[in-house]
Amino acid sequence: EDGYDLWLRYRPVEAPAAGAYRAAASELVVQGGSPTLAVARDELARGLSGMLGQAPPLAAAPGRDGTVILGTPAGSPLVARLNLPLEPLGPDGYLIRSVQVDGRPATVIAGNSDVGVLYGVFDFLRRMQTRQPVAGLEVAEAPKVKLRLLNHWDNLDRHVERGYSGQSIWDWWRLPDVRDPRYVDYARASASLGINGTVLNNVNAKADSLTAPYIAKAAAVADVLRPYGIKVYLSARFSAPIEIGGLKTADPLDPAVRAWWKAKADEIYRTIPDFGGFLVKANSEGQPGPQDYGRSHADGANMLAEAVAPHGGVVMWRAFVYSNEQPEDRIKQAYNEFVPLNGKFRDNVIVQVKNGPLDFQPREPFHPLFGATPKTPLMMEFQITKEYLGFSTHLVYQGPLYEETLAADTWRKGQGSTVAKVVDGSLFGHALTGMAGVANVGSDRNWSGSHFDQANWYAFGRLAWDPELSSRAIAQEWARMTFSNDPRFLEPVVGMMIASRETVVDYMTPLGLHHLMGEGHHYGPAPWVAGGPRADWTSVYFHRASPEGIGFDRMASGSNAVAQYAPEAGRALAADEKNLLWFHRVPWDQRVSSGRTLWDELVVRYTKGVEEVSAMRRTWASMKPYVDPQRHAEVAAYLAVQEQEAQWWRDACIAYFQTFSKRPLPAGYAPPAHSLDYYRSLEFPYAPGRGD
Ligand code: BDP
Repeated sequence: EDGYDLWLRYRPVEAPAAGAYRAAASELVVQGGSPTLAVARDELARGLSGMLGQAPPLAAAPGRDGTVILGTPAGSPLVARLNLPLEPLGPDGYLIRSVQVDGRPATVIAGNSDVGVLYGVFDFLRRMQTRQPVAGLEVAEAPKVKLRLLNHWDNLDRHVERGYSGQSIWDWWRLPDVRDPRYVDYARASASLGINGTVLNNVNAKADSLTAPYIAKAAAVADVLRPYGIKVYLSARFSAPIEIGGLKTADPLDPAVRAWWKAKADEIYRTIPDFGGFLVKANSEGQPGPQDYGRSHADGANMLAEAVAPHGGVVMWRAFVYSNEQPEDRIKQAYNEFVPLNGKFRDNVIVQVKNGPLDFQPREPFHPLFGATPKTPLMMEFQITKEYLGFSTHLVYQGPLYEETLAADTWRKGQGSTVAKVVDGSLFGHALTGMAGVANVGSDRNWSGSHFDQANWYAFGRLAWDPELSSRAIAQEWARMTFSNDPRFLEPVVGMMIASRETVVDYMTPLGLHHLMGEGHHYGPAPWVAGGPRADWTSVYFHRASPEGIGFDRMASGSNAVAQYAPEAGRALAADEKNLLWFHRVPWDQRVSSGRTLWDELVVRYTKGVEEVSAMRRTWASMKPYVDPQRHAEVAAYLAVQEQEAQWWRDACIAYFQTFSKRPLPAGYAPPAHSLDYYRSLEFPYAPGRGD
């Protein structure tokens, strides 16, 4: 048990459940042939043989009670004959129904497309994996979001930007001739969640990935992923026409540039006929973009969109931008640049927006762009890899973070205008919808760097399918499939997963603090970071601690970033103590809801965060009877690291902020273990995941 099998372990089911499942899956009938149906059939056979001891035989027609029938009405006369209400479920939806066929009980797993059938198979297996009944089924599922994508920040040399799970799984050097079997397992795992696309290369892109050799490599990956319903996409470097095209400019209004991109798109589609399209990071953190030529983001996006449109491709244009002129509040920039472009994008463009307006912090209010561009569809970008959440050694389940953002109310069309409804297109009636997760997948044997980080991949995929699912229900499902169905395991472990998000907020950035991490590598605490090329890359810019108080005034008296939200939403966010220092500058002695002063409350929260990690360690230690020794030991070793690092965060932050507050720690709270100078002197030149 090294974690390679992820949530697709298919370990034997115990009696009596196994008997009922065997009776419900006594043989398989698969009419119609396609690579996708073949993988659906194989997955079902694999899952059933793992869980039930042997794979049921394949039959041409139902011949006994308990047949499982797979197919589409178009490919299977048997499925067509059942007249199932598949129509409203769209191309990716599926039905699982307990039916009678010629007087015998059977289960049909049907979709309008073969990929729908594959998704249905994974759902059916999941029911067994989580010990749900498979009799009397009446399941109808359709994804609420169209583009359900992983974004790999993977470089061509296999270094993964902000990756903490080894090298890139894409072995560019050996591709296209060598196709690592891992690509298949990656596809199985992703398809089991409904993920239907993957951007193979880093948003900080090299133009090389658009050259013929690299297109051929991407095509080889596309061939492997295709049966699983997963399309490949590429991050496009905006200046590629200059770098690999020999042009003098990349101006999006220049006819030669437009022609170059059209020809490039045609070339890609000749090699990868179902290529998904481009993801673009432009005019952000030094990346080239249309503003280099005095053009807008819409000009840039529309040029690329025009090139891929004849082939059915899309352009995902990122709103993670900040300009070279440093404004008074960096978090306002994306909104200021993109709201005026509302409605100015071609209809195959979708703007990709990070969950919060800064950068994947442990807690941020939702991004104010959500709901603010009724005429331009926005897709969600979550970060699955834990750049700001303790890398892969900290156990932090991000389901609650994702859920908090999706459930947030933008109020843009009155109460209930949630971010989820913006993302699924229902609020403004958009057909092009999407959710992207910055992948945490790497070459580590366990894929994600830690066993529990697999849950973040899982939760992202499930929420991309349905942004209104509960993160607790998702954690339950995942824990059952990945570890154990024993309630003595599930209750404490799911509880620990759910609590872990608030725990990391407490020991890193309580009460709305943000951007306190180490410079460059983003490892560990460094609230003292100051100076350097940009004020808005420092910690002091964001926390603004002084002898008077701490926090960033984003109310009308300050940067007024709060005005970027609908008034009701802004009021709710600013009144929530969880966001206190995000929106307000607060004197050290001001009382908070607990009745304590702000300073005391900060110390209490930091300490609580550490104590909670200690409690997680104890919980996990007591789970030994339910977990195989290898995974138990590996998780335990990481929790020990997390406990030390939580303590480090607490102590370093308290030592630093105390130089401003000049107040004692509340009674009974231990002083930092070391001096502030000690914490400041720590350096990590080899921390993983750095950018270029
Ligand atoms: C930041 C990362 C940086 C990414 C950037 C982005 O530190 O490595 O390139 O986001 O999203 O969080 O483009």
